[in-house]
Amino acid sequence: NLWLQYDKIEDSDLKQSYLKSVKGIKVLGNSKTLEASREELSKAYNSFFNQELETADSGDGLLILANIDQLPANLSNSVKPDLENINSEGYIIKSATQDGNKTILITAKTDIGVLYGTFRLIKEMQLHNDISNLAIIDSPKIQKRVLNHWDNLDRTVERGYAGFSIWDWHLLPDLIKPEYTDYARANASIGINGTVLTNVNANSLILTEQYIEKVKALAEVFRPYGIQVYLTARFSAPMESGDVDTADPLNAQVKQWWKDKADEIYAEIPDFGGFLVKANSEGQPGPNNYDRTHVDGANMLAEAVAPHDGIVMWRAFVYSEHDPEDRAKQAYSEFVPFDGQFKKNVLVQVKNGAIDFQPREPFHPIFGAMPNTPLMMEFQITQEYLGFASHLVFLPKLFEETLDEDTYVNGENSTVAKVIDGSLSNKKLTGIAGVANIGTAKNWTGHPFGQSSWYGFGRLAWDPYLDSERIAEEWLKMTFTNEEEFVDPMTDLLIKSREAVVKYMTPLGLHHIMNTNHHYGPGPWVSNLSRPEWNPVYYHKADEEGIGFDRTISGSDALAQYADPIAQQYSSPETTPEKYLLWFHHLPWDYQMDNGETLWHNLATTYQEGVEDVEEMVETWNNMEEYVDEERFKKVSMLLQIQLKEAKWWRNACLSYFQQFSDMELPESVPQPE
Ligand code: GCW
Repeated sequence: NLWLQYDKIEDSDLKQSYLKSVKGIKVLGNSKTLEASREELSKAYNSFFNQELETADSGDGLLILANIDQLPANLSNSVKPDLENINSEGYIIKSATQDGNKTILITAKTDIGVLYGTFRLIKEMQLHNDISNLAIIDSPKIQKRVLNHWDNLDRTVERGYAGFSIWDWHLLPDLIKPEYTDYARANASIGINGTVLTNVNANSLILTEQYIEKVKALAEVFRPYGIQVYLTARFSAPMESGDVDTADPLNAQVKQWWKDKADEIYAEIPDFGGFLVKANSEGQPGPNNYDRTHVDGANMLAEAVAPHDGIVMWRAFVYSEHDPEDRAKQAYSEFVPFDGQFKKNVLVQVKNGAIDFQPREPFHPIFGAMPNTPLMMEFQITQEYLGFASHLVFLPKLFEETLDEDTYVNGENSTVAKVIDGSLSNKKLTGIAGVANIGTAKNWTGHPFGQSSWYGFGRLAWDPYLDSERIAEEWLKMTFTNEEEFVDPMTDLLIKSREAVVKYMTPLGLHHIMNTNHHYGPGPWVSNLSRPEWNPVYYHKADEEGIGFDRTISGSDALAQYADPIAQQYSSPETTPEKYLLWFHHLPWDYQMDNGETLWHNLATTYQEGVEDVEEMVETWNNMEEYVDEERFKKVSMLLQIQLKEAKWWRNACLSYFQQFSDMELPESVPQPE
């Protein structure tokens, strides 16, 4: 049930006040979405109060659900001023008194807005908030709030650690699993309104007639919940179909092929969202194969979907083995010159950092450098570089850090959040994507706390200014219990879990020193790889002289891709935030840090702190037994032991490896590896 547990309301005063506020329901209008809203409320009501929610027409405690178009004049007039403050997916929840009767009205400009409002009212009760006098107005700040599934057609999931793909392609379209509806409910409850069903590396078979029929079946389940489906488009699909012998985006036959393909898809799925494309990246085909540019490729696809209001999400995750100087620079170098040249239904989708979903990265410099292009954020919810589904890491804290960073693209306070939600330069099209951590695991995400990152991604997609601590609190209450003795220490644990993983894996700006290929566990040593930029030594550059990647002017000069205030501040190690120190600088082992100790000393003690943080997490969790069911309690306990063991493994492996270069003793507080 994820965060939709709807636990019984035990407190009798609270229960009485809720039952007084909501005695019956009246739904005006008729649609699958409104039906889903009613069903969700009934389910929640039943579960909270062990009582049916009756349909009623009038009277005290009436809950009215209606699209604004369906409201009688007196009611619609009462919310007229509020309407100006919501967008097409926003909602209004208002308590009112009519003929002496108290009512609650949930209304919106669309039925989907009503559904979102419904989930919000339910959530107010899950959080045990007072609902006797409601005046809530809310709208999403970003338009396209999308999950990216890296699911292959054979049901393996690239970088997926929660079992196989939930899309049962073999049995679709005929077998419609209840999980599909639960998936849609969960996503709608946090406002996610799109899903890319397939991996960015997926086979182009997904675009064949047989598969379109399967996709259509899923789209039909998701539609009432406001979720559009998207597919990945392999650039060479026209060739693989056997119809055309090139994929050159300027070739007339190729253009026609994509137009026809789009028409074919939209004929079956009229609200199809569009395509996500990984082109000329990690061996994938793309326009560069024909000496064409990313703009040529993206715009050609954009033209094909434009008549249907579709969009193209064109990824900027590119780096080449032919220019191995600094992988962090390449996406910027390739994309920034194209600023303003993409068609208006193209979003350029950029990972949060310039390397690859590390435990910590500075924000991607592209966010500060393409003011005339709609930029879509890509976060990774699955923990490819953060301990897979074995480690507890609350990712909204990481997401928040990136969103809050200042790009200075329009002067001070040009945060990444403002770039993404379009407010900085009045963008018409906005989007955010999260690479899903969902699979066939009984609890959806493998680690029970993986659910919190899915939840938190959705919340930040709705409102990128939200505080991650509030998200943690909400999720804990909805998923476990409202008991303060549980929520307070566990909120603290969630918030600290992100810094813990940074400390025991990649402290002080280190990055990409995970074991090669699978990216699990430490592996800072040389590996035998065909591509230099996949080798961990490429990133830490440790030698007798020191450690770290010099990205200043004396090194790769990647720093120059940031706005002046950042470029200047980070140009010297003294003024670079310690969290990014070794990201931007190569420093001697005895470099003196702010606390007066050497770099080596701080590196070692930070690894040790990471281990101690996990020890504290174990201790906190051990005190939570009485608030959690046995199954989840035991599972998390065992997983935390794995995390502790592996935090030590990280500390020992990295310090042993780096010590051969530093040739310095470990500080006393750090245990000698056995
Ligand atoms: O770094 C890489 C991952 C790949 C992934 C790629 C991408 C889907 O290791 O597994 O491929 O990022 O984002 O395209």
